[in-house]
Amino acid sequence: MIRNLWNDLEGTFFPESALDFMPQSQLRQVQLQRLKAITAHAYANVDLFRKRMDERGLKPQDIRSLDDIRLLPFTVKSDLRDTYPYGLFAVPISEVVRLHASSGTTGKPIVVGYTASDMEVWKQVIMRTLYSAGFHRGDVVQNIYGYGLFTGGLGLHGGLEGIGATVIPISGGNSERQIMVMKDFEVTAICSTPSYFIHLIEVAQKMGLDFKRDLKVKRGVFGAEPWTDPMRDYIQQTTGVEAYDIYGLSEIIGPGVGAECHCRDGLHIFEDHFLVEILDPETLEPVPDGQEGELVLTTLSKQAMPILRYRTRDITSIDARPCGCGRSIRRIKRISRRSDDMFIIRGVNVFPSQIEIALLKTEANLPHYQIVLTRKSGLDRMCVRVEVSGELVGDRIADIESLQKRFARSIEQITGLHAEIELVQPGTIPRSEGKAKRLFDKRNEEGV
Ligand code: DLL
Repeated sequence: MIRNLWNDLEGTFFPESALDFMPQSQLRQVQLQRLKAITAHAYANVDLFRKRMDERGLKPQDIRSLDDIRLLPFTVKSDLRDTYPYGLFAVPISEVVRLHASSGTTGKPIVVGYTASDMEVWKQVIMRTLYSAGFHRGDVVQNIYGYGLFTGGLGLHGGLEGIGATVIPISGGNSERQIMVMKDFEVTAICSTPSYFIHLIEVAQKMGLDFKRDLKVKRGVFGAEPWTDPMRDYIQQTTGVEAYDIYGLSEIIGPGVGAECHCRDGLHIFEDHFLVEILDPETLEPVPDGQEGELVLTTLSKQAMPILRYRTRDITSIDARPCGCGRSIRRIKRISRRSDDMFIIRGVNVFPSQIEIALLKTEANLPHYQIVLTRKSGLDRMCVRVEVSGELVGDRIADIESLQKRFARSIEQITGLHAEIELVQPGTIPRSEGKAKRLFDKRNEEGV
């Protein structure tokens, strides 16, 4: 048993990881104590939570057991948009030491904040993530996640420094330079979105480098977007890099909500900080362990922005069976899909509604459009097929090109992403009687 408290891969004792092995009964006590405290904090300091609890005739002291979580109201993405920017903050801005932002369903981002103690928790959960993936002091880590408003870069960064690794805060892009740095700085570990890393494998090949022969990268944590076991096999077989899944979302903390251990059979959730429910997305009733449903998370320790019962829209199931690593915190299955229409391209979350807004900003008529996602050499591409109005067809090429540019610019302004624009004849895009099908995700059709 005590062996479990030692990191399996390095044989070094990591005190932070001890929490992963806490006896379940003790863990549930910690969760209950924290659930009561966070409910009281949210009720006292956030108008939206107080209003919703009052509407249900609910007071914080009504939360007496973990099952009482079911009495609490849900929180959804639009709540963050509707209270933009700081309406869900439970502390004065003077207590907030960090802000991040993520895509909302419309042009405005959603804003999340952290107190100094939230930053400490974030660092701790990332350290636990990294230890469980076998990272350690002495590793030279290339952190390819975007630095800036996205939680990926700086979120991972804090934990990497926490474990004493040498961090290269390179951020994304400039692929040849990424490979040069990987080689010259003798990088041993990577943090990246899986799709971009797959692209880098190809770039290295084009540069005449063989990962196994010429580079020293041994392991990586990959996440921020869904990826599959075949993608993992491809990464591991072509590069020799052990690939671990990391999950998280800005609304809850950023990366570090859950992570794989060396068994790589689901992601352990850091349950002392995040309370997990899996609910039927239609009935919102709990589903039995092992059955798929929507992941709903409650932050148990977040001070700046406590979130009650956040509907993540991510579909997964809980795995309560003991894990071979000995960790007592439960696992969820890897996330392969969502219950809404959000898609993630190059680590950036996009809603079809954002594309629609971008198109409408350029042309006043309601656009008929489709978004087609493909993957070439590991790199995701977005093509937006837009139906143009009758007068434009047959117009001079120059006008068409300028319209394409305007559409592309508008999409880039809203999503930060480049899209190829294909203008099609009026009536080409099928009209649907029910919900229009906007998104055609063909990224996994190439195999990887
Ligand atoms: O993507 C945080 C993150 C950064 C996670 C770096 C991992 C590594 P958001 O931009 O708010 O935050 O996007 C959150 O991304 O609800 C999922 O739909 C998706 N997602 C994140 N990690 C995974 C994963 C970051 N490992 C949304 N597998 C989430 C599948 C993932 N989907």
